[in-house]
Amino acid sequence: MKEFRLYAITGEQFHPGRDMIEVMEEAILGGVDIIQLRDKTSGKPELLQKAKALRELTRKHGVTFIVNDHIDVAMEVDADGIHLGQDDVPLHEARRIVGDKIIGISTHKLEEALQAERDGADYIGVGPVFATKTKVDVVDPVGVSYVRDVAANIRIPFVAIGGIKLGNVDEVLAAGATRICVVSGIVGSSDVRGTCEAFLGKLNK
Ligand code: TZP
Ligand code: MG
Repeated sequence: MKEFRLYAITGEQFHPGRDMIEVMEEAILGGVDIIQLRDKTSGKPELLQKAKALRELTRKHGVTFIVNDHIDVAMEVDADGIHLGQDDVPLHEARRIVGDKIIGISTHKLEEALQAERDGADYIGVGPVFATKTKVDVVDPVGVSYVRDVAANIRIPFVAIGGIKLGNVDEVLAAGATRICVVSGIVGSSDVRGTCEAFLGKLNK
């Protein structure tokens, strides 16, 4: 997959009254490399509509587009990849369907990270590093120590995720992360573009 540093995930609950596509375009203008559509509430037709709009937007800007959970939607809109959790379709099954598209896997402990790497994941999510209100069924925060563990043991790209804000990202980078993934810290910001630029300033240091 293409090199990346800043990965933004949609979270429409964090910008009531604002159009999702508009918010994500601001994030793109702020420099994000990847956008993921994560939507646990919409039905298929609505989801597909959002995926199509994001595909169009990301293609226009040359940004990577990933769909969370829904392999069928990812295939239908020709997304660049999918993101799966520990309880979703097994990686080998997903690989059969998506071919050489990107597959990302959420991990919460080193065992899961090593397994995902062995199974051929293109990248892994590492978290939740800090407490987050974004994910309801989330496991307890794993802390920066898990980031350190992964940095020392995993060769595929990994993104730190979970409760990351401008005020605590330095700690995450100090633990060895070179890529971060953010929901509320970006889309819930009153200055989405400026926040992305500030995150990138720290990532590029
Ligand atoms: N996976 C682990 S934590 C998380 C996901 C999807 C949510 C991160 O959201 P936020 O708002 O950046 O804490
Ligand atoms: Mg999932």
